[in-house]
Amino acid sequence: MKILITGGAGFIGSHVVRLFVNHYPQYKIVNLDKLTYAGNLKNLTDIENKPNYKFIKGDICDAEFIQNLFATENFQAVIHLAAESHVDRSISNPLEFVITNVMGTVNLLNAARYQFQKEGATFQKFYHVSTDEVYGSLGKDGMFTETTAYDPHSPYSASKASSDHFVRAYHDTYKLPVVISNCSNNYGPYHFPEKLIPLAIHNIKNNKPVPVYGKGENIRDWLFVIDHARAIDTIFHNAQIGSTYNIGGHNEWKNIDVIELLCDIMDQKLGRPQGTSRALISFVKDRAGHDLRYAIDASKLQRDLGWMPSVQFAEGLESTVDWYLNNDVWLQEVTSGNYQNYYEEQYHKR
Ligand code: NAD
Ligand code: TDX
Repeated sequence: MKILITGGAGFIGSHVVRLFVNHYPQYKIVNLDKLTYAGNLKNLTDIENKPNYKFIKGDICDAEFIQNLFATENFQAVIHLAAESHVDRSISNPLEFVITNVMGTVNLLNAARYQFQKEGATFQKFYHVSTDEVYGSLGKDGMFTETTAYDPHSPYSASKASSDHFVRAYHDTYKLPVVISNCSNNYGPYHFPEKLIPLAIHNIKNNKPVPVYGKGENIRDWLFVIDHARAIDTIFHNAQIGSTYNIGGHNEWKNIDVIELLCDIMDQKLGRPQGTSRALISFVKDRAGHDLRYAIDASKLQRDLGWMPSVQFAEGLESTVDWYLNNDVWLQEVTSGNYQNYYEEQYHKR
């Protein structure tokens, strides 16, 4: 099977690419990524020379390019992760999110549909990776299930909700074989340091203020990224066509509690007196339209397909801190912008 993975140079995509390349030597994995600021080929140096892996730089919004790519590569499946993913950026530039997340997804759906409908077609699956943010915000109680009504609040979540609707519409209208999953907040290695956990690690390490929006009372349900990649593997191989699965860690934390725990881990790792890093916490202006609470009910995934998270938060957070402290070069290259030269240096000349 030849599988197109989009957004494979990003945070979650790189873990999914690595898992598929390493676990399925019989598959051919094509990683298509535009290499926006969020795409980093240094996330994949350990597998870049594997015979079942190929990287292609390209834009999912470029309809002609995407049609040609499908025509030449004859993919049997797509795992679609490419997206603009940062809520704060969506507040300053919503249109970019519509273009990439909605139009880019529809472009891919069109190419997959053609591939699926052509004579002698072998196209099997379009797997769309989405987020719990499409369900909106919870109060103190309750959890998102697969049947919770969509109620997005940010331009990011509105664009992801729209893309989910298009994916379902292509299933209902053209019988395109689709699967969707909606996952909670991920954390772990290769997370771009604009997001809460890697930003805090970076700032604590450099004795800079750690910005906490509002009073830090918003709640997120954190899942270790490798558990998300495992869930995608399980769903890709076993889910019924047309189905949706929620993925989550049953691991709700107030932002301020995550940051305080992180400060304490960092003090210990850096040999600083306990309490030093907590002094860096700085409460700042709240995010506009800030969703209060997310919590995922992932029981359908456990019941139907036997998936469960395997990494406890304390363990995952500590190993994430260790990873960032041991991979200072990765972090420095990301913060300096040097990582963006890697494609020209390594790939363009090939
Ligand atoms: P990311 O921002 O780290 O990576 C996105 C990748 O997509 C980057 O490599 C980028 O270069 C690529 N990309 C962007 N626009 C593109 C385009 N036009 N053409 C081709 N490639 C393009 O994002 P992430 O955090 O890894 O998220 C991946 C997917 O998972 C997204 O669809 C996101 O909505 C979803 N998701 C993320 C989380 C999370 O906690 N990060 C949780 C649930 C779902
Ligand atoms: O500096 C910060 N201070 C702060 O308090 C940042 C960057 C964030 N926050 C808060 C906002 C959120 O309540 O921390 C929480 C987590 O923020 P992000 O890391 O930006 O993630 P979030 O907005 O929850 O969205 C993430 O999870 C769902 C991903 O970025 C999305 O792509 C995914 O769909």
